[in-house]
Amino acid sequence: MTIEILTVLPELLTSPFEHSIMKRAQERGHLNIKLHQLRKWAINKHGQVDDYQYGGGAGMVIMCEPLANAIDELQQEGKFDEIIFVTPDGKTFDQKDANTLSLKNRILLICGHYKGIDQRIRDIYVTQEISIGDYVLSGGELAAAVIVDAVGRLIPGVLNDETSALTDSFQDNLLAPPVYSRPANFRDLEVPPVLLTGDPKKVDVWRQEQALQRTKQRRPDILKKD
Ligand code: 6GU
Repeated sequence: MTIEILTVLPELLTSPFEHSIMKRAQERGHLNIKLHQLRKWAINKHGQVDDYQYGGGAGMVIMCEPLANAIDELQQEGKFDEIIFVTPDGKTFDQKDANTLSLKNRILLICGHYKGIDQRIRDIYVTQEISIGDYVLSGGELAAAVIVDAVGRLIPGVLNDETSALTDSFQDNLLAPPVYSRPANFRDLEVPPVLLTGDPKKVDVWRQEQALQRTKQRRPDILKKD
């Protein structure tokens, strides 16, 4: 899968993908991340890509031309399966969206800044608008990093048994159960005895119960989903 990202701050998006699972996904050829500096398509030699908004008001808007020219040029290599604008007024991203996107071949993420991007780019090009939660970030880059990570790890072949997505929180609309490692007693807190029985069926039942209990307590809203 190829994920391309259009941004005025590509520097913000290097380190997040240079470690751990994202690094391995790229090394193994499952994931190809391409960062594009939007200023490459600036309207003048000053690198301008934004302007004041019609109607007045504080905050700059990313203009149509740089975005349209960038997208058109990038699509000469072939069409994107999805063109996604990351924005706090988009649909709240969840694990199901991550699963769906992980099956695409080539997607583009557009990072907004300031007051966002000209609405006409959203009307003409954008196929999905995604927010990562109900809070405001300074720009779309960190949100794009979150989306790439959540999607990238689900690409078939990226995770192995050890990092399996099957036991992740949210994968089956349940939060993950508690986990324990050595020592068996830490400051008088014992590891739940069932985990020491060596009986995988009992362990499974216990984990299922714990996951359900945790979800009821913390996130009753996700129990009712799909
Ligand atoms: Cl996608 N962008 C920005 N700037 N803030 C956000 C967001 C995106 N999602 C949540 N907050």
